[in-house]
Formats: sequence, structure tokens, C-alpha cells
Amino acid sequence: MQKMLLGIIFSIFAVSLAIPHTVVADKQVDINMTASIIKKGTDGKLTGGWTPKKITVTEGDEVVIHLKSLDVEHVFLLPDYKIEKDVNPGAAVEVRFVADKAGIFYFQCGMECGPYHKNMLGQLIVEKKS
Ligand SMILES: [Cu+2]
Repeated sequence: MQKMLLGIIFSIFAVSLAIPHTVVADKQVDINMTASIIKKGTDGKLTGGWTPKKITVTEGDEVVIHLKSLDVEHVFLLPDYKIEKDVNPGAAVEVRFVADKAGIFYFQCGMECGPYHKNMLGQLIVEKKS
């Protein structure tokens, strides 16, 4: 019985090696990001939004953004990469893309999430591969 089980495990392993992998990215970059309603403090400063607000990667990277909302529903919008992802409180979601265009791109929130919703912006910098 144990021998059979080992045989099965070995075959699964052998099959997984035989499946061709399509590698399109140079390397994977994981980013943890939170979304929260922007609030104005007594000092007039705005806090919240996307954290971090700025991501820098290299052209060719596979970017994986692990998104979490700290309060209400937000939508991660990155139009230049045709990305739109609902970010609901309590459930982590993932946005995955290959940064195949160099330049400065903006992400924003696609959901009316509060009085400063329009300020919920961020920047993706894709540096040219040297
Ligand atoms: Cu929002």
C-alpha cells in the first residue's frame, strides 16, 4: 500500500516536471498593499488611501499585488494595464501582471468610498530594463 502511494506521488512529480512552463517574466515582485478611506486630520493632512502609494518595478517583472481593504469596498484601477479589481473588506485579493511597458502609470480607486475618494491615487513606476 505504501509502495503504491509512493509510486503515485512519484508519477505526479514526474508529470509536473514534464509540463512545459511558460516563463514570460524576469522575476516576480510581491507587494502587500492596503486600501482605506482617506480622512482629513485636525492638522489638515489627508491619511489613508493606498499604502504604499508608490511602487517601483523593473520592466519585465511579474508584479503580484496582494490587496486588502481595511474598511469598505474599494476598486483597484490601473487603466494602462487594463486592471480593475474589487477589494472587499475581509478578503485578500491578488492582482497579477507582467510590467511589460516602461513608464509612470497611475492607479486609482474605482469606487466612491468617501469624501476624498478622488484623492485615492497611486503611482506605478516601471523602470526600463538596462
Ligand atoms: Cu476607495
